[in-house]
Amino acid sequence: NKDVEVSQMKGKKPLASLKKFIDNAPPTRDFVGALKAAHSRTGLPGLIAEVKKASPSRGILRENFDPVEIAQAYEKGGAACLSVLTDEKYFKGSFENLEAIRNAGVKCPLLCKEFVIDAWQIYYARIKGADAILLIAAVLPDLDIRYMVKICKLLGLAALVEVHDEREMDRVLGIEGIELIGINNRNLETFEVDISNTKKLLEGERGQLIREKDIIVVGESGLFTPDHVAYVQEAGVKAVLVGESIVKQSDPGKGIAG
Ligand code: IGP
Repeated sequence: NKDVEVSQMKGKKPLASLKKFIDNAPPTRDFVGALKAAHSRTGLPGLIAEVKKASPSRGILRENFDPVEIAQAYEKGGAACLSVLTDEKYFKGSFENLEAIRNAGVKCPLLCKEFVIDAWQIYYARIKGADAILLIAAVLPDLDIRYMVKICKLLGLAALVEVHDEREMDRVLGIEGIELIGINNRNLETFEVDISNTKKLLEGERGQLIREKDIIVVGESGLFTPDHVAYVQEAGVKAVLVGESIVKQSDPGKGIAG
């Protein structure tokens, strides 16, 4: 992970001046609250719909990619929250996309999907209109996760902490103050997808602890059909993160209903 470049930081404002911007920034929206509300309203997992142009495993997912148009279609289609890829190198995303979606009057809370390795990126995302941030356990030591979760709280951001295996889940369950855990069904090294991963990580004592702590679990990646969603719901998730299957639809909003 050390070779992940924090490209946005190059030649950009120092942390102290970012903090000044944040003092004047509009308040964030309640990401976790929106997921909970959608879940209790529909009885289905709350949907985080992902604005994703490309991925390293699948290449370009959508030609004529217009992030604002897609975000608006998702919102109209009933998404509870949106996820916006800001990583440029692997996903052809940008912070400009995040900002444009926020400025276009989209009301859904927004997750900034970035490989966060430095606190600077969290402040930057807050300024660009994020309501939530992804923190990936596979690339962050526990100490960094603890510290970054605290920064998120101070900035009014939700932290979605992503795990892929039992070891990462156990690490994250040992950290205080975590409200949202994402279980990625895609192995970020091999790109292999297996939705039974969500079930595996929620079985037994881990599932028990998650219920006791009232943590919302998000099932991530590889969800293409209503059956897939029903399967991860059965496993215990209250939210899902879906990208490829809906971003590829000619009308991404209608894709949600299907
Ligand atoms: C969406 P999919 O298979 O529906 O397009 O997956 C989302 O889970 C995936 O984009 C993702 C991701 C990540 C991307 C999950 N965790 C971490 C980049 C970094």
